[in-house]
Amino acid sequence: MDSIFSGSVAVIGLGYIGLPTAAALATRGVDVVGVDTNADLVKTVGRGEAPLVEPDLAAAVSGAVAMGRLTTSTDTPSADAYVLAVPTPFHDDHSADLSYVRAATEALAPQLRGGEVVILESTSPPGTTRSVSEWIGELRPDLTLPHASDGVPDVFVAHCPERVLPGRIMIEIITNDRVIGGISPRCAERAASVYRVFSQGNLLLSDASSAEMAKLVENAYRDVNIGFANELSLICERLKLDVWEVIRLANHHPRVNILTPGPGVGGHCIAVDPWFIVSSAPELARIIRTAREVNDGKPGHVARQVIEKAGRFNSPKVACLGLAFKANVDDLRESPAVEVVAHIADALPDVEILVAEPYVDALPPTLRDRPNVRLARTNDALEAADIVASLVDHDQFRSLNRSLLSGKVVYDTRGIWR
Ligand code: SAJ
Repeated sequence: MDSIFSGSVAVIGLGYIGLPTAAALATRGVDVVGVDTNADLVKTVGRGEAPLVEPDLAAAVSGAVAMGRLTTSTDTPSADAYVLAVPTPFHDDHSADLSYVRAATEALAPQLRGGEVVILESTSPPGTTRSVSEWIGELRPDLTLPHASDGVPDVFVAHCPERVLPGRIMIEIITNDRVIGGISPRCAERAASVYRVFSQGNLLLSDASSAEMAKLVENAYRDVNIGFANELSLICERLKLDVWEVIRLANHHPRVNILTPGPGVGGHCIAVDPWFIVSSAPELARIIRTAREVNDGKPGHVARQVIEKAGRFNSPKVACLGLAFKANVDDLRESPAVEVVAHIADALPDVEILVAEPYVDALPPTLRDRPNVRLARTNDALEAADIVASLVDHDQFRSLNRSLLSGKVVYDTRGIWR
């Protein structure tokens, strides 16, 4: 009989993954302490508020706090399980920056008494989970860690990458299958017991490095396919073809499913994770690297098209619709739309750029200090503009009254108004 974890959990990192995970565990009766270095965030969540827009998250967090199951702290407490959901950004050379994982490990190591399971959820290059085990071993020579023992270790260490899609996190966190890679099979099984508390998906037990690589591969697969669509959009633009029509026709083939071109690839996952594969095997990861380059080149291309169109006017106004990294979310991380607006603003300092983004009430830091960029309501931006660029496929933009676009030069990077 598969065991289900009972005990306390410390979730380290209250971001897009840590907070939903903490809420999912706590609403099922587990005592959870959410830990974060950001004291304001700790207070906000401690009051039962969710600091980000994600369907059903606010209700889960307020319910968990009201039930007394979810508390928060800036210090790592002693717990029976630790779930690490901290950022793993990349360095300038695209290798992974594991400093947050290391800091979280150093904070939990002194709390260990033996019998705990430490689960790394952060997306990480192959070998990172083993490093976590090694780091704990160095900090706690009194404990037996699984990388150094074939027997039952004092602490179990595993990797369970998150795979939830922003916008559907609270559904997918329950329904997705989970890959759980242990430093040893015992570690995988112990970690699985934690996910059995709330997961309805299949729990796929494996080794830690395969789990790490599988996660990177999933996002690289998507990046390569979006890169293919984005490359097609460049080719079709050159050939004066409508890429959306070409894709629509091609996708009627039973074994073709081309994704959707756009202004680039954003978010903290797909634009980052493939680089961890590239930096692990630079000479071999050729398609993966090229897809990254195609996708990273797209915001500059979009900006150049808008700048070129602006050159046809004396004193044009430009409306940019959307800043989020994708539709119907408030997340501006690594957003190509923000990059497009910044490029245009730099190139056209005398042109007023009206940015409509219904999901935020202030411009992000990279745009805030630019005198020619202003946040505006969608209708006001459209009314004032000579040139309109769609950068995000929010439902609100998709369904806007097309008469608002008449007489404008429109550059529709998401194909929402065709
Ligand atoms: N995009 C396109 N065209 C498409 C699909 C997406 O341009 O056809 C763009 C989006 O606009 C966005 C970016 O790609 O800028 C990424 O969006 P996404 O919806 O494809 O993915 P994310 O980053 O929100 O979430 C991904 C998911 N991974 C996969 O689908 C393989 C999610 O399941 C992961 O959990 C998440 O990364 C993560 O955290 O790694």
